[in-house]
Amino acid sequence: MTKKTDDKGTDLFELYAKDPEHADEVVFGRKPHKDRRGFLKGAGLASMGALIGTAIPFHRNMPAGFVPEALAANPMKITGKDGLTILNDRPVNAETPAHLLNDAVTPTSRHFIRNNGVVPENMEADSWKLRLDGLVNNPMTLSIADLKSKFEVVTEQLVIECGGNGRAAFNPPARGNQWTLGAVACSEWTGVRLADVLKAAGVKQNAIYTAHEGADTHLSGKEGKLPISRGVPIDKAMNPHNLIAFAMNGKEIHPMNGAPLRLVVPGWPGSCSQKWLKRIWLRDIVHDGPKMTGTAYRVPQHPVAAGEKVPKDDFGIIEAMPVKSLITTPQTGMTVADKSMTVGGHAWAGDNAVAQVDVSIDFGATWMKADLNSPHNPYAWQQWSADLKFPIAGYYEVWARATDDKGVSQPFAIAWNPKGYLNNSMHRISVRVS
Ligand SMILES: Nc1nc2c(c(=O)[nH]1)N[C@H]1C(S)=C(S)[C@@H](COP(=O)(O)O)O[C@H]1N2
Ligand SMILES: [Mo]
Repeated sequence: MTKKTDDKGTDLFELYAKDPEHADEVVFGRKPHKDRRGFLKGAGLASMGALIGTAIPFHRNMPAGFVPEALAANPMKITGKDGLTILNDRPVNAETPAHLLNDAVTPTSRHFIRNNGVVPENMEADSWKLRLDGLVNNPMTLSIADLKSKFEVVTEQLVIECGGNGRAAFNPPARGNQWTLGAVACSEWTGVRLADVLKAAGVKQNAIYTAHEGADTHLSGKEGKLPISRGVPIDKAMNPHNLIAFAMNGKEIHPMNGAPLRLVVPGWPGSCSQKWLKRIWLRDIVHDGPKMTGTAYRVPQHPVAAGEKVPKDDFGIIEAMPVKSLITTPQTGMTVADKSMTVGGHAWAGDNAVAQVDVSIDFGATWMKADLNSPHNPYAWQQWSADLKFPIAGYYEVWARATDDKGVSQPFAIAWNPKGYLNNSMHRISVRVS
């Protein structure tokens, strides 16, 4: 395995061989409790089970720090996920190579994972409670059964994209997960409308912002410290396409994607879509939870040169994500014998729709309009395809450029910003014609 797991750059196996208890701490985010020593429990057991791919019936017989053989064979397999590139295993962060995102609806196995903290120990749907409080007339505590019975249940295809997707291409580099292209997905989500639940709770006149809280815990292990809690302005919260979701692609939500209940706030940074959702709190200030303040999910409000120092006050909170597209077929690096080929992929545009996708095989000198489908529903990504003809054998790049319905197109170069957000530069793949 090549994944580095701690600051010293030791890999998981060396780590377990050297110091199993420290390894448990690194992998599972906490010191094995004295009375727990000798067997895995709770989050540790859940993570170990997730890594292995199934439950471990005799886990009580496993000594602390024991490395299961299955992990040795395939160290970072995450149950129910397939082909993801793991960027980090504490917290778990994994993205999907572009060619594995070819489906119109992203299968759960291909939905990326972005965790800021330690996955909750308890993800039991039957006992799950969601609290709505703060500036509402009727504070409420709802079970998942309450949500299903009291509100209209809807199913929609919704794009979730991490605000830092594409960060790996920044130069000078930006700190944080080095996402390439695959921190984006469009799964089918089933749940109730956030707006309906807010209306039932009766949002007070002076509420301006939501605050979302989940059941995951901070990497430091500090009691009561949240890894992330973001929110959105009331206007956005009331958008009918935001869901409080309890199903993903017709099944239970994957544990790494926020089981059993999560928010899906499409079109805005993925961080607005709180996983393992426990609480929605209505506030009369811009929410100031972890990852809402400072420069987190913020970009300079004016163009800056690459590497430029930007004063804190010049940063503003990211709202809608920009227009973007992916080439999901063929896979980059292909050699084809045929001079004609179909390329295709998806395009999406934050709160807007995509109006056009163009492709180029001559480094942007000429462009050809691709066929573009309308979205299945607002906030679903749109499929596009184009039939290409290569004049002679040789090396080509296929570039794709989407334009939204406000006339805004993807740029060729990254608009650099200090934290490496919102890279929506055109996707390019290479093709060799033999
Ligand atoms: N509770 C909780 N919700 C969360 C996060 C998290 O760490 N904890 N990460 C956020 C971020 S930054 C993103 S991009 C999305 C990713 O959703 P996914 O992991 O289901 O792909 O979840 C968001 N919701
Ligand atoms: Mo994110």
